[in-house]
Amino acid sequence: MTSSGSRGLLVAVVLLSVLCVALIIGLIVIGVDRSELKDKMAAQGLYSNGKNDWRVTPRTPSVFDTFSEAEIREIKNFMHNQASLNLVPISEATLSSNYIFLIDPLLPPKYDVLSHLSGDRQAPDRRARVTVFKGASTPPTVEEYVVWPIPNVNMFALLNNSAQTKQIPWNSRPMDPVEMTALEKFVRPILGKLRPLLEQSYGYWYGDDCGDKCLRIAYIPRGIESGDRKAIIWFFRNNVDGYYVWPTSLRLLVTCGTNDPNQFVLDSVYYEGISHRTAEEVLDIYITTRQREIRKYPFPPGGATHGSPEARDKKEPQGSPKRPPMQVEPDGRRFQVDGQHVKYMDWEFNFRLRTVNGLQLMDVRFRGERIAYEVSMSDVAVLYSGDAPEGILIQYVDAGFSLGALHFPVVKGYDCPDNAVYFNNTFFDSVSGDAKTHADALCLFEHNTALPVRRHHSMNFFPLQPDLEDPYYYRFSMAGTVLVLRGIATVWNYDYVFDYVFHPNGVIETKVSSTGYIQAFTTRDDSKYGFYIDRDFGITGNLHHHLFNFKIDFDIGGQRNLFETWDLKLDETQRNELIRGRNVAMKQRYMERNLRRTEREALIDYNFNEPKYYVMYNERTNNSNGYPRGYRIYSPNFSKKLFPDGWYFENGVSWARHQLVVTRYKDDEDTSATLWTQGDPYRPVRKFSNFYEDNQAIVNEDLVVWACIGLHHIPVAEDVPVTTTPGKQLSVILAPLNFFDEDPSMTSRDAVVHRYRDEN
Ligand SMILES: [Cu+2]
Repeated sequence: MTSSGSRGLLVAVVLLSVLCVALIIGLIVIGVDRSELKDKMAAQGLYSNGKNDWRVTPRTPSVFDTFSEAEIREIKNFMHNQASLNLVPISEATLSSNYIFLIDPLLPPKYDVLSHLSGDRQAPDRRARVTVFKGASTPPTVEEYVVWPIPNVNMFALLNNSAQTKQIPWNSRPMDPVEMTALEKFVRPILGKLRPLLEQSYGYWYGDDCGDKCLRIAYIPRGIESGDRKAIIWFFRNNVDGYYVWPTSLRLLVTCGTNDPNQFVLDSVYYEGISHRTAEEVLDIYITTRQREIRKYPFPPGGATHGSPEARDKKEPQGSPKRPPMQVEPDGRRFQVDGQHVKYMDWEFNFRLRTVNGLQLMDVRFRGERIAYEVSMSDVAVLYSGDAPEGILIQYVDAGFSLGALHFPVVKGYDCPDNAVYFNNTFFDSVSGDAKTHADALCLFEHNTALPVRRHHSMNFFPLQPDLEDPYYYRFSMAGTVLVLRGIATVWNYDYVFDYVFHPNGVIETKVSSTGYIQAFTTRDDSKYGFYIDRDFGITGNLHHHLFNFKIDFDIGGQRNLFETWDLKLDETQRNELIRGRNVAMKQRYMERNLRRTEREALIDYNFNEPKYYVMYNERTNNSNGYPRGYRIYSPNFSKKLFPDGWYFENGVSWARHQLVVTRYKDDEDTSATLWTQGDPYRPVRKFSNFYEDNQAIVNEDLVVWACIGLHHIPVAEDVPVTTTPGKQLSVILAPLNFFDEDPSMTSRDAVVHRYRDEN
């Protein structure tokens, strides 16, 4: 066949293909549903439909694996069989019982795991931490046990963690259904007394006959000072979408720091911005003597309110009736999953969802070489302001709510793209006291970022000859694809989307985006703490500060690493070579390497006026240019905490004092967060600043970076009904720095080079 003949055939084939594609697109536009569409695309080879070529079976068991439901039940039964613990199921427990609050996977010591991974020893036992509330003790206590091996558990011992106070105070424990039941019983008669006022003021009350006009109860778990336990019980309008943004102006402050609910004390009744001693006092003022007039609120309108999620104004919807673009994996998935182990391009890692702290990556490798032993979420805080007591006192430290357990099923095809694969979240549920699984709580997907990883079009800056003849005249590009592991934690009103993103050039991003309902408050007047989201109801969204702490346990070329900053400075030199015969004073930036020798020297307070690189490296291993191989850590989202260090509850978020902290690795300092900080942030059981206050040497040691990022949030009208993610994505970026000899994505098959001469 002549060359023109083959070209003709090619044209015909291309035309036919275009026709086929047009036909498919035609079908799409006609409006087949999503699954039909996927089937059709799979038939055309445009979509990998449910083929399990990406999942390896049988999977190898891993030391990093979290627990199955059967394993959780085995641990629970084993503990219940220990007569000395005197445990009862949480469903039968009262405040003066001993019961299991939590069973959480506990990693073996790092160096045992490392020698196992290098083939020098068998896998260390998988272990659990079992948290027991001992209300039957005098005084009541909280104890943590380590339980092993799993499966076939037969050992347990008290867990002593050198990073924590010896005793975990009973009053620092998270609120649980046992205490909530006792509190509900305590506040019920008080609310019964207040009924005439509540009914007249809000049209809602609390009691057996409240029907669809019941107040909904919520709580803030916080003492006023270390050691005490006071709950702010507050009340929301019910039977309305997004009740979080429908608070009433009533709160009860209850002292509940005892294992005997008969000893609970009502401290105050806060109504309409004024604090009263008792329900009787409020009734006397507003009903009996009518010293003050009752503020009568309207009833929330029926149908869509400002909290409801349904589309507004259906007559004029935004956008087009056509569906949004979809991602296609024309040849199937390009990653493999073996249990909780993922392989993607040059990347490899284990993932696990811990009940308290959320998502964690272990043993993160590129081309088989470990870069980090761990990259993980550590804690989340939200610090509020306000006129009312809860505004002043709400300083959430979210690990206390068990962030991992709050990873619920995601909305497939929306929270995660169509091509995602899903993983369950199996955990010990502190509400039921049993193993529980949230199906499809994590998703993993490859994603076309639509941004080339690299590209160039070569150009002649001094064009004297025709470019097209030049063999070195070309353009090239590489399609940007990443692998994303995503988990979404819903902490009451707020939702945090956590992403771990793996790029082909050796970059890892840890990202968090916030969405969900804002926390709403009430106020009587315009406030400097927030704007009204509903003036008629006196409801405001108050300013607050989101803070996130990430842990990066780098192991670059092994465990002996160094941390330095590359400080950008300005020099001034006299140059006489620029203009002959004239001395010119020239200013230039230069870099000054600044090795940080101790933990305190490595406390980084971000300063706009002192730009620098933050660098972790290994001085014993060089790249081909003779520079030590390292990784850079940076973030565009460092955020200034305004509370002074050591002030009141600030001690509970001492990880937010510095934007980067580098500490020497310790098994006991596994995370900056505990279950206990939320309950007593004033004198926390584990105080993060102690991690570095011993000021250990950090030169050629096993080092961990703690990165704190955040976002000041002043809610406005567009935060209703919920806060939206665009513009609220925060990230910490880990980027290779002389780690390779060149951009490692140069081996990628996703790249293309066009040389003009070859094309002509
Ligand atoms: Cu916010």
